[in-house]
Amino acid sequence: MNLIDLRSDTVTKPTPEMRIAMAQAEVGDDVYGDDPTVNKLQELAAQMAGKESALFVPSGTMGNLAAILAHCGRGDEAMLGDKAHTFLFEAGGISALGGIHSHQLPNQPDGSLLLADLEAGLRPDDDHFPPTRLILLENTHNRCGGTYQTPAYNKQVRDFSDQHGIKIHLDGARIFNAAVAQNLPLTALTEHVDSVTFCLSKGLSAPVGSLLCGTKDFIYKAHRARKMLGGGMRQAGILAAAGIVALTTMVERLSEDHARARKLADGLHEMRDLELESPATNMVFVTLRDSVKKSAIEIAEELKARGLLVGKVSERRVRMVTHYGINDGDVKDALAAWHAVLS
Ligand code: TLP
Repeated sequence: MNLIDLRSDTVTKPTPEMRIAMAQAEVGDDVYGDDPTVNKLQELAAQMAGKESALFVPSGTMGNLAAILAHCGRGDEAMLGDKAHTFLFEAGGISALGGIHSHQLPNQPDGSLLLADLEAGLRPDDDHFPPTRLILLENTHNRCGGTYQTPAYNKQVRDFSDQHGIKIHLDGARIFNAAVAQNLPLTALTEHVDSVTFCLSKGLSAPVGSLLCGTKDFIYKAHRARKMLGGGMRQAGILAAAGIVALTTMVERLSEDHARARKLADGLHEMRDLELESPATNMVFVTLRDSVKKSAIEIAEELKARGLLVGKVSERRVRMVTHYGINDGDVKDALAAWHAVLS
């Protein structure tokens, strides 16, 4: 059976053009800074993000961790959302490996943090408290439904952080989805943050890798953190070559994923057993209403038997993510599978 895999956009496979670029990539030892393809990817990423410098890392998780280690020392505090990927799904790395205290603030339904909460979250300059060093934002926001934040919001947080001498790191794993959804250049969403991580191996379909971008001094520190974390790769140009194809050919097409997510949501919306969250980008979240007597796990198993893979978020909530591997026919078939399972 041909499975329709909506568990995540991380399941995307490299495009034929990526495979050719990988086979032909010029490589060198990147720990010596000798890999020309990695260097080219880093220059391209820095230029696209409007930052001085960039660093190729194996994953979004390592990008965020290296960034936070570069911004904060042991005992410092980072303010972040209680639904932030870094807080929920990165194995507590910032505290386990960095000794960094996380201060969770409530994420609003659109993924933002209220300025009033940031203000109240600031620690006084007093021996009893860890110093507040960093604000962590996420755009698009995964657990808040793939929602996006605007440049105006970023600017407000920037003004606040400047008043208090705090840095901002953006987990922009899917920042290109946020940019395409708002019809903005990437720089409009990165200009107000000190550093940003974005992923090549989600909607952009590269097999591996993320980029961390910021000032030269910041990337110098993050480079050391990457080595400490075991992320210094050798002939990584093979991977970077796919990343260059991702950044140069796969960004604009994300709008197709957004359109398919809307189509999927529209179809699911007609099913009375489901409560829909209107998709802002490529994620569709549904909650099973009380009329559904089965759990999300059972529903997911039944959908799987009909060829559809979905992500189980909780007892009653399911996530579906559209991506390069999903076409209009798949959306239709996915709706038919839901229909059959709920009827
Ligand atoms: N997210 C994955 C899972 O870990 C949940 C997914 O399927 O969505 N930031 C954000 C906002 C993410 O969504 C992810 C991955 C990461 C960071 C981590 O990226 P990787 O998987 O490359 O470490």
